[in-house]
Amino acid sequence: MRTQVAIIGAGPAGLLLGQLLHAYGIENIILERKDRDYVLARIRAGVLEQGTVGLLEEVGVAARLHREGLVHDGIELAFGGARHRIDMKQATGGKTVTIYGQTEVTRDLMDARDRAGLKIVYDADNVSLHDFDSYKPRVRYVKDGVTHEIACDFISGCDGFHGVSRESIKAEAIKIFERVYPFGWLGILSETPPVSEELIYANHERGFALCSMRSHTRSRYYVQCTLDDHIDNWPDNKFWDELKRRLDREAVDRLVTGPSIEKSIAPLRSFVAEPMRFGRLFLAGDAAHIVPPTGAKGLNLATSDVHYLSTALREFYSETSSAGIDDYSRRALTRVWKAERFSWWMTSILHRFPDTDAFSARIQNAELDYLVSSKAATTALSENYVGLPY
Ligand code: RFL
Ligand code: PHB
Repeated sequence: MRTQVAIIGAGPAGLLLGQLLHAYGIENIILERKDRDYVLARIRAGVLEQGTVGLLEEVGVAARLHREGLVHDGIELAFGGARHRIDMKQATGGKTVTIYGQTEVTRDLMDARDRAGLKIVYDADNVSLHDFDSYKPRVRYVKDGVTHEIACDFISGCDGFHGVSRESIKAEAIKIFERVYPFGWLGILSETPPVSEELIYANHERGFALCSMRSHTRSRYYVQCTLDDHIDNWPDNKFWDELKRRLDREAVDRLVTGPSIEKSIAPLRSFVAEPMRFGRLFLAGDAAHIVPPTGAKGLNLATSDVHYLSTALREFYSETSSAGIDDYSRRALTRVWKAERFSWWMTSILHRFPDTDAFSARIQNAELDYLVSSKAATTALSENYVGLPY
């Protein structure tokens, strides 16, 4: 088999890259380790930046998003027993975010790929990358016990944090920057109306809490938990009780509880691998970087990487210029580090750390108070949250 770009991973990064390349007339094949239903069952991100929505529009997969997505003009910060609204639309001259689940984005992209008759190889085992330091890279995989090989011009590693692409690079060629946080997020999804119109990010002495949603009838809630915690320790009642303890009176009164339909624990991590290009292999999305979910940036960073990469490849094929691919890593990392900084900072002001003493708690409170009362601080938060320009 031969293609122009072999894409590893059918998460949002790989699927969106596939559609963008297709729109530019560049052939591609996607190899995915899991099956379609498994990929669609992973509950993850919910907040899309305007740039992400714009890219989905560009590839013609935004119709359902515009019908079902919820446009949010602001968020609420809860601390010191009260809630404070940040009007991001006002602070950014009209920018907003859209609440639309990553699972739905993934489904829309998969459906569009099927309609275009483009190939995704699901259940591709033992994917391996070869000769990406040459002009003739190859990718091998096993499907139903048979080994296949794809010859290509480029490989795009969109296979997430635990993928094979980054692992295929020689250790001396890659530099890792990392911070592991001493807590995780316990999240549940429930068929209940959201407690509030907008997202509530709460700093509480018992730990962080987040009230999010997927629709007017489906809510997503998170509470900070310890790293050694397990979902078996969290029957639904206990989760709701803990969430209530971390919210203000009015929110508690409005909160509608119900059985969870999904429950999971995610550790929090900041991680960047540099560079993001190795000869004819490009890394994009979680394969290259991880942010703690507090800033809602992971999926959005995956899409900005893919934007830079697809325009670089388009330039390569249509103008036979390698300027774009040569600059891919630098361009992508410039934006990645700003999102890393924002996500780290949001995490640091909203969570209880094991060493959060009375002094640090007062400092967090002062910072949050400043954030909601200073126009400059509100603007800085807002322009990062809605997404920095590409
Ligand atoms: P993904 O989604 O992990 O997809 C990678 C795909 O590659 C496949 N794969 C392989 N395929 C072939 N061979 C191999 N050897 C392979 N190894 C792996 C995997 O099966 C998978 O299908 O990476 P991608 O595409 O880079 O997308 C990144 C996003 O998924 C991620 O950044 C976000 O989910 C992060 N995130 C959030 N991001 C936001 O922008 N806004 C949010 O509100 C938000 N909330 C979150 C989040 C992540 C969370 N968790 C659980 C990590 C909330 C949570 C709780
Ligand atoms: C979510 O809805 O899953 C979500 C929203 C905002 C975040 C993280 C996750 O910052």
